[in-house]
Amino acid sequence: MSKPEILAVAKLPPYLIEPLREIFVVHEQIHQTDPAAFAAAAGRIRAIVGSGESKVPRSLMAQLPALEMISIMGVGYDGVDVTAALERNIRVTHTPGVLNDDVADLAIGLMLSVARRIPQADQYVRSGRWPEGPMPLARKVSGERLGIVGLGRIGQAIATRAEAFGMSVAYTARSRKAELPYAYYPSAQALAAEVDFLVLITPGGAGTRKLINADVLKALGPQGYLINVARGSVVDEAALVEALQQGVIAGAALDVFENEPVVPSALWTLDNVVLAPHIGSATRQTRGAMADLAASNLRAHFAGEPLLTPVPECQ
Ligand code: 8YV
Repeated sequence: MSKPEILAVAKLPPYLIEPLREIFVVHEQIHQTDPAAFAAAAGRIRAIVGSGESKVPRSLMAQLPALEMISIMGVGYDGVDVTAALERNIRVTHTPGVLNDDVADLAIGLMLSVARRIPQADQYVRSGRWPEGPMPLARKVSGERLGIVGLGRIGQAIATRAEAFGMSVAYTARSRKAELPYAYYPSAQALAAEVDFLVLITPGGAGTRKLINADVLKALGPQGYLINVARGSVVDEAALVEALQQGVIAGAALDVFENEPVVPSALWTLDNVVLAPHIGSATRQTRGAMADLAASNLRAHFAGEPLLTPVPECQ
């Protein structure tokens, strides 16, 4: 029996693609690179596999009449038009849970980096400036006030870490989580006014687009720091650059950006910013677990077995 044919819509790691090739015909990004091959194969493509940043719009699905399933190697799937998928009963899966620790670890690491100026300290030594005298004093983190925007699995992992640093934890989310011991605020702006560090870990997409705007940044204030490990779309990036340049907030640590991998050059030159290239889940162990889970969802679908991790809209 011929292998089912699937379309990879992103450049995916070999530890995902190679195992898939054992049971599927994998067309790698031909929708972008080889229109003729895509036209020839489109009628046979039964599944899509992509990353958390992959775009799977209605228009692409419409070109794939045999599409049954979309498997995302990522917890975020905001680039997938889930409404369009549901209209055709196309199943969508993602890889939640396996990356909670890595993303939470990075959020804490970025918070420490920007507050204690660790990248600047490294450069201070490497550039031979230490003999000039000590670096300027930085900002304490332990015992300070942390606000979390989005208290899902990763948000709760961040909260647990922060408690170990003696921080108070407050949050805003779509709804109050009465079972958790943290102070709830009905909006990001209300939360920002009450905390020293504001960490973003809410899903991307239309519902959170530019949620962090100039008003929220003003509420966070000149002693406040913004840390984003969610999606670049959650922040009004132009307003953030302005706020950092004008001292509206003290600083920011950013792992995600509106138009990755393009990062506004204005951010490159700011001394009160720590920048990272979307590495939230980027460890060998975690990316391996994500790849295994994405592949397992595909195998389950084609074996007629229950999907392991369907997105909430498909449960
Ligand atoms: C990776 C992510 O960027 O899981 C997500 O939503 O943003 C990251 O883990 C990517 O998805 C890995 O494929």
